[in-house]
Amino acid sequence: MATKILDLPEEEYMLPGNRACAGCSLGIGLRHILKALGGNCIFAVPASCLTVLGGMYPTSSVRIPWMNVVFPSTGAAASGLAAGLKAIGREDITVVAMAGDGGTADIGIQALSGAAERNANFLYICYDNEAYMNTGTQRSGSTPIGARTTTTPAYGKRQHQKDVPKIMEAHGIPYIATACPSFPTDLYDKVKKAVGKQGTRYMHMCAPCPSGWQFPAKDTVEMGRMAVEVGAVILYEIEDGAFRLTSRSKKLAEQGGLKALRDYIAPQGRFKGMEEETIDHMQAWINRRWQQCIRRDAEGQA
Ligand SMILES: Cc1ncc(C[n+]2csc(CCOP(=O)(O)OP(=O)(O)O)c2C)c(N)n1
Ligand code: SF4
Ligand SMILES: [Mg+2]
Repeated sequence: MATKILDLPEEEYMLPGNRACAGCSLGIGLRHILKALGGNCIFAVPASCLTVLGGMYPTSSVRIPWMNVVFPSTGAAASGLAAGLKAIGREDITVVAMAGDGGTADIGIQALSGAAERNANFLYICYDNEAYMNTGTQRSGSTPIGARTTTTPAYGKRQHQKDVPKIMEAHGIPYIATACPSFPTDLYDKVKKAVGKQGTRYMHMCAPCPSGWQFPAKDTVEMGRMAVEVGAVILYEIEDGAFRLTSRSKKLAEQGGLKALRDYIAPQGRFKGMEEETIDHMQAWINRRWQQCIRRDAEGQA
C-alpha cells in the first residue's frame, strides 16, 4: 500500500542548513531518499550541486557516510564499495550512487553501463536538473529542446532529451523508476522498494532548479508538479520487466490526460522566446512518450 505523508518516519538524516541555492529541490528529494534508507547506507557522489549540498570538509549537512568521487567514475566507485562491503560481510548496508544528469547521461554513462551489465549491487539515483548547473548551466544530454543554457544561448537546445531510464532498461536490471520530489511519498516508496532488491537498481529523479530554469525559488514544488502534469516527466516503475505508471501520472492516465505544455514553459526563463515550432516539437515528443507509457501500463497489468 502507498505510504501517506503522515506515515513518513520522523527521523531526519539531513541536518538543518546546507549550501544549495534557496528553493533547490535537491534537498527535498535527498531528505526523503534518506528517510527511506533509514540511515543504513553509504553514498558515492561525483562533482555536482549535490557535492556542494553535502558540504565541504570538515562540515557536512548529512548524517551518513559520504564519499566524493571523480566525475566519470560513479558507477565504478559504487561497484568497488559494494564489493568491499560484500568482502567484510556487510551487505546489509545499501550502496547509493547519486549523480547529476551531466554525470549520468553524459560523463558517467560508461562506468554506469559497465556496472549495470555486471549487475553490481547498488542503487543509482540520477537527479536531473537538466543541465550542468554547478559549473554555470551548460547544456547536457538531458537538457530539453528549446531550453537556453550558457552553451545554447541563442535559440535554446536543438535536440530532445536523452532517455536514460530507457537506456538502463536495455541492461535488463531488476528495478528502474522515475520520481519527483514534489511527490515525496512516491519517491519514498520507490527507494524502499529498490532497497529490498539486489543488483543494479536505477532511479531517475526530476530536480527543478530555480537558478538554472529561472523561476522564483518559492515555486519549486509547483514546478515539479507541473512537470508531471504536462508529461515532461512521467512517473513510473519497471519491476523485473513489468511497467507500471504510478502516483499522479497514473491518475492523469485514468482521469483525462495531460495538461497543456505551455503552462509549464511560460513561467520558466530558460524557455523565454521559445519558437512556436519548437514548442510543437516538444509537445509531439511528450505525446509520443505518453502514449507509449499508457500502452505499456495497460500491457503490464494484462
Ligand atoms: C572530469 C571532470 N570534468 C569536469 C568537471 C567540472 N564539473 C564539476 S561539476 C560539473 C557539472 C555537473 O553537472 P551535473 O552532473 O548535471 O550535476 P549538477 O551540477 O547539475 O548538479 C562539471 C562539469 C569535473 N569536476 N571533472
Ligand atoms: S543550481 Fe539548481 S540544482 Fe544547483 S544548488 Fe542551485 S537550485 Fe539546486
Ligand atoms: Mg545537472
